[in-house]
Amino acid sequence: MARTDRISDPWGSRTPYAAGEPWPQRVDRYLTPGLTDDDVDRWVQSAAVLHSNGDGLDIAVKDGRIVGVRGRADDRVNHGRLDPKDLFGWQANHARDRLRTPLIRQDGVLVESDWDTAMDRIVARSRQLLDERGPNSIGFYTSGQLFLEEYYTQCVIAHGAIGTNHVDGNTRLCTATAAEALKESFGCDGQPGSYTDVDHADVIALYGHNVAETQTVLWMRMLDRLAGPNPPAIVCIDPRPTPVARHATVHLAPLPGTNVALMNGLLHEILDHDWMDHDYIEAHTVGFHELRKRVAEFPPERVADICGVDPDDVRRAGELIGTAERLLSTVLQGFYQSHQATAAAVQVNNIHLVRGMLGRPGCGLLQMNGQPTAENTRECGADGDLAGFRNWANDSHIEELATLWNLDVTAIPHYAPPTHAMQMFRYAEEGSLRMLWVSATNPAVSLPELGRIRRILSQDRLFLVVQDLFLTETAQLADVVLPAAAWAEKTGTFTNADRTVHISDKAVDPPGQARSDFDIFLDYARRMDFRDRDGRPLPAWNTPDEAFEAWKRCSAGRPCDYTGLSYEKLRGSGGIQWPCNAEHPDGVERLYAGGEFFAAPDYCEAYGKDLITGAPLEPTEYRAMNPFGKAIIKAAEYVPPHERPSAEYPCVLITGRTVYHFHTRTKTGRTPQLQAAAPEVWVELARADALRAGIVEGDLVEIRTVRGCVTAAARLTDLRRGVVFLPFHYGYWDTGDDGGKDGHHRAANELTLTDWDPVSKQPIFKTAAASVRRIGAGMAATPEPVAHAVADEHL
Ligand SMILES: Nc1nc2c(c(=O)[nH]1)N[C@H]1C(S)=C(S)[C@@H](COP(=O)(O)OP(=O)(O)OC[C@H]3O[C@@H](n4cnc5c(=O)[nH]c(N)nc54)[C@H](O)[C@@H]3O)O[C@H]1N2
Ligand SMILES: Nc1nc2c(c(=O)[nH]1)N[C@H]1C(S)=C(S)[C@@H](COP(=O)(O)OP(=O)(O)OC[C@H]3O[C@@H](n4cnc5c(=O)[nH]c(N)nc54)[C@H](O)[C@@H]3O)O[C@H]1N2
Ligand SMILES: [Mo]
Repeated sequence: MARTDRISDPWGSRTPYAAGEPWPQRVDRYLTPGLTDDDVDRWVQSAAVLHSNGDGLDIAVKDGRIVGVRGRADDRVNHGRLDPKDLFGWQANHARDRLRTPLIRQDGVLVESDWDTAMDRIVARSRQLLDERGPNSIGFYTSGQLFLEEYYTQCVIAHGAIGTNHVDGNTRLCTATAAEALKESFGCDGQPGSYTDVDHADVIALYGHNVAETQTVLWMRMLDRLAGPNPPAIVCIDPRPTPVARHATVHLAPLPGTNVALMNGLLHEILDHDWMDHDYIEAHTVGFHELRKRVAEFPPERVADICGVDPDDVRRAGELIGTAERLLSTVLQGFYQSHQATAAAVQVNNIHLVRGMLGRPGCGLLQMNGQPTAENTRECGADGDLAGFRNWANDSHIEELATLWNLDVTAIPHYAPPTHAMQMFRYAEEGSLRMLWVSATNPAVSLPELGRIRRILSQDRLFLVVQDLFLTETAQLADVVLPAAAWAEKTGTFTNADRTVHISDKAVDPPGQARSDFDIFLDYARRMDFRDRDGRPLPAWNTPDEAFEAWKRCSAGRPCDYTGLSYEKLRGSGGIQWPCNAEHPDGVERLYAGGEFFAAPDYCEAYGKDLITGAPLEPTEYRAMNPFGKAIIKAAEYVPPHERPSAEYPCVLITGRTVYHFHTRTKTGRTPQLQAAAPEVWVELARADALRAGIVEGDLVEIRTVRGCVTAAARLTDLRRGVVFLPFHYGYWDTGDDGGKDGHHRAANELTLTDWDPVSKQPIFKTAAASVRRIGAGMAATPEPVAHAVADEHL
């Protein structure tokens, strides 16, 4: 057994392995200091929820409280390893300021209440709005952090029982582009690759994905390959000198917002050198001709000019990717939170299509997820999709849903695609949306342009329901606050980024009167007395287990087929990948083996969009373009970012994450080891830029855009010049020491803009024009991690 400080070394010890070998196990464990395994009453099976990796773990319980966690050695995802957030983050479950009772707003202030009073308020307002204004006055803004059973219940209530089209998740900010890029290329959502592709790849390309800090266990797998014989080459596409960049064979640091130009340049190299699989292109794709024409316009010199990179680096990256025998690609927010998000992500798909690298070991494509259960939001139709990856523009798919839910077809709105979140907030701003039910997300910190979001959420005419573990910045604006049970306090299932389904069993009771989101949604449905067309209660289930069984019926025959799974089968397992059915009882490792896609016109989830404007294709257009359901190669022109640096705002601001915090820190900010590791906001500046502005390490700096300003301590790095990076984790809930609630000077989203990718509608968090100015000497000279937190490793 080794003991490692997982704050100073988030990744722990190496267990090197060679291509094609199994990844060795390493069981990570953290127990409350002073306790040993002998003190633990029981271990309860679950998986990690502070990222999308789905690392299998067991929760240690003693006297009805969580006292630690331990990785599951035989889980297919992590082989026992855990992330620092997962080792320590469970402590937030026991935070003293958990919500324990419902709260209602009375005479302008939130006061403690009880479930009957709070739910009756919500029901009364819902009924009034349905009578006076109709279903589209009610919207649901949910999450990528609930369980499958909770989303499916919410989906049936919203799309079916109420019949509103306004249902989306914070997945819009997160994985909308992943879903959209998969739909554009393969006709349907569904992750092609598998994490085991790391075990086989000879080149791993990471596009706008700081995997080292955001999926640390996946990075451990890559680090272990790098430490073994025949290590893979790493290509890193990221403007920052991330830990991934430090291990890269080629690091391309493009100017933010120029990804499409860069991708066209890489494809130019691949096509120009004929590093292609012509048989595959011919047999399994449509659209290649357009790609050839488009990328011919992007020779390395032009790309270097647009992206501000060395043309030889474009050539070297193109050659590595073009000559790889087993290419694994991963894509995340550096691509997705950009103005040409889908267009750029689709070009990564194109690389795999022209190289015929899909469905084989090592030839993985991971259009990543971020949140632990974002995959389920999408599958279950709790975002702007329909349940079971059904196509809103295909009437027979709507009929299937109507049959499943025993409703009239007309009860399910499908006159237009479900409303995306940015549009829902616009409707709330305009006043057509009058009730917004926010569950498991904190938009008052995570949405762009917070000044505007606060104005929208504080309106009197908007009835705001917030369901959370804590009195977040968003909950403080609510009319009714509902206390939710957290992970480990409820049972359900969820699916990670490589389609691995895990069960998470209830380990302890929730605090006070807190209830699971599942029970809350169902309670609402019963109080609203929703019925199907035969007068039976809708949704037709009462327990998570029953909801899972109903979901299996909904998923039957669809790409995300769960019919071969059950709670019993998942218990004790190391995670099972969908589709899992009679034909594939152990699940399916990789999609699209043999060039078979889910893209047939009658089966596909979407008919696709124009990559520049987002205009949807008509069903007849799709049928004409792709009658046999092949993969679709879509080319895209490069369009510069809308908000570009100016004399007044000369820098490009990008935002993102650190390894120590999760999002708006409601959990990690309440975890002593993690909060101590990154207690305050900082800003990363390029050394040369700092020197010119007279800024030294630790100085207080003001970052300003037309929308607002933030003050942060300077951290000087090898970031490319002209770029500024702010983590977006810091809202204002613990700013008592520096100005309290009125000081909106920490959150990165004070600065970001209201704008989105026209195709996926994902907001742009990664480009804004900003200025930087020194305002004084800092208090802390070094914003580097200071805390220490030792965990066990069993090799
Ligand atoms: N520790 C930690 N882990 C997490 C989370 C967390 O909050 N904390 N959140 C989870 C969630 S929900 C998500 S979505 C994922 C996100 O995981 P990532 O996408 O890996 O994280 P980000 O830091 O948002 O962005 C990744 C990188 O994009 C780069 N980037 C910015 N602009 C551009 C650009 O124009 N082009 C390119 N090529 N790169 C650019 C940034 O420099 C940054 O390093 O992480 C998940 N895991
Ligand atoms: N500037 C900038 N902004 C960004 C991003 C960025 O990179 N830059 N990234 C975007 C991305 S990818 C994401 S995913 C979003 C994340 O943004 P948010 O979703 O707003 O972030 P979280 O802090 O994870 O909020 C989740 C909330 O759910 C609560 N919660 C946790 N578990 C449960 C549960 O079981 N039930 C209930 N009811 N509540 C629960 C938590 O306490 C927390 O308040 O931020 C987006 N915003
Ligand atoms: Mo995310």
